Amino acid sequence: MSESGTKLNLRILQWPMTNPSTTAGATLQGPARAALAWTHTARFLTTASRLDQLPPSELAEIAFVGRSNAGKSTAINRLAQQKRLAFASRTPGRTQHINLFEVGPKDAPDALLADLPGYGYAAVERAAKLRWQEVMAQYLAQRRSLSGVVLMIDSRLGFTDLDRQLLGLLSPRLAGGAVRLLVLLTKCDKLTRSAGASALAAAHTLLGEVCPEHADVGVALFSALKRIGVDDAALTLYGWTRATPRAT
Ligand SMILES: Nc1nc2c(ncn2[C@@H]2O[C@H](COP(=O)(O)OP(=O)(O)OP(=O)(O)O)[C@@H](O)[C@H]2O)c(=O)[nH]1
Ligand SMILES: [Mg+2]
Repeated sequence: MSESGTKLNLRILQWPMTNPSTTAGATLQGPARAALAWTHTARFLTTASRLDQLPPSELAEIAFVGRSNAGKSTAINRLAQQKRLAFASRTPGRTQHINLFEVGPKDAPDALLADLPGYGYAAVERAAKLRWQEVMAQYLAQRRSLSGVVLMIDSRLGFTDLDRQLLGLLSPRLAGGAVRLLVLLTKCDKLTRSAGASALAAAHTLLGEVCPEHADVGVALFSALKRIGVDDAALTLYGWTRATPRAT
């Protein structure tokens, strides 16, 4: 909807609750229907606590990252339309491994979704925190098959220092065009309509400042609970896996 005026391709995917395709119970249009049919195929593949334990893969991998408790696992469950595919919990720090899910036809999967442990949870002991930051940094910098990142930001909290650091780590791969970014402002059901619009505008401004030229970036309000932004997220992920690879 909005263009930043630079070569950065930064789009707001929807304005809050005004786009019928993003509201609960709306009739699904063809492309959203196909995208959701695709995300619904998600099934568990494997789990790893270290990067070298992840299977090497040629499949496009889409990582869900963000602060602990931001709603990553819940979003994967919502996209997959399964209650307990990814472990979601009220207790921050629930996801402690990298969990991989396969998507696409059973005999010919065409993408992987990766649910990553959250960062920024104060109660985690320092050594574990540092270890995880290291794994995360390595994952974002080195995972060759990484083709998209879904950064989950609690819409009530906005971007924290760690979120900005993550964007910094990702920046070279965003600039090269090999990795695309979707920022979901989660739990927007807890915001009024105007607070949602402000959160979206603030995120758009920040991303315009920190994302490199040539990056492909989308931002949307999201609520797994009220089913807001689910079609937009599914369409974006589906589009990434079907787009021709961008130059690296
Ligand atoms: N109101 C509301 N609550 C949500 C939504 N999505 C997730 N939650 C709640 O937020 C809490 C954390 O959700 P998770 O999906 O486990 O969060 P996570 O980002 O995977 O957390 P870690 O695994 O600790 O990194 C749970 O209590 C969820 O029910 C949402 O759209 N709306
Ligand atoms: Mg989780």
